[in-house]
Amino acid sequence: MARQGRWTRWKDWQAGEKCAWPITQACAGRQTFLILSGMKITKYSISLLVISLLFAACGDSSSDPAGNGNGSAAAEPPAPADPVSVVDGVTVVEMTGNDRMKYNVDSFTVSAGSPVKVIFTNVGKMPKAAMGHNVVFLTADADANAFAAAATSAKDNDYIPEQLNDQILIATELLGPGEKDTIEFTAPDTPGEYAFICSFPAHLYAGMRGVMIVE
Ligand SMILES: [Cu+2]
Repeated sequence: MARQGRWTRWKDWQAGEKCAWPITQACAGRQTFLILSGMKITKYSISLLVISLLFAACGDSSSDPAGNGNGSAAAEPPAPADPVSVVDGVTVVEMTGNDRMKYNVDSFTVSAGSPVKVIFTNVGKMPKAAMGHNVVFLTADADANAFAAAATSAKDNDYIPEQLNDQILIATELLGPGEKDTIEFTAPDTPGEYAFICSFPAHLYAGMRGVMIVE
């Protein structure tokens, strides 16, 4: 309430309560007080703003490890803090794809010939026909751009071009909103970089691509 009162007086003064000439000591003092009060309020507000921004920034970076809480206001649940883990010798990758055409994982590393499990979830809300997602792991010598270009004419086969089947290591199903698919496979014996892409039209160009590094 005190702030409200000061603020009101400050606004009153700004609105025209100015000292008549000659300026009396009391009037000048009151004006100085009002000006300083106003500055204090401004400084106080800026401090509050800065503090809340800091808290907001911290809040973003400290998402809960389980990745399934406090998402009520957000359009999508937060991605798991660490999507890659090794469980009983199996590299488990918890991948997501969203309505902004982004995976949560750019790359991950596995040992040659080791077991890999990819759990892929479409965390978006848009219909599958407009925003479906998959994860297609390609062979080391495959041309990801050429594969994606061919995929655009394979709508009837969920955007998997059958004539390029020999360039696919393994692929998930094409998923609609909220759907999940798990694939398990053995990493190639040959070390190298193996691209993975979403073959839905234009999604690779929007950034839905990454690399599985086999070493
Ligand atoms: Cu996609």
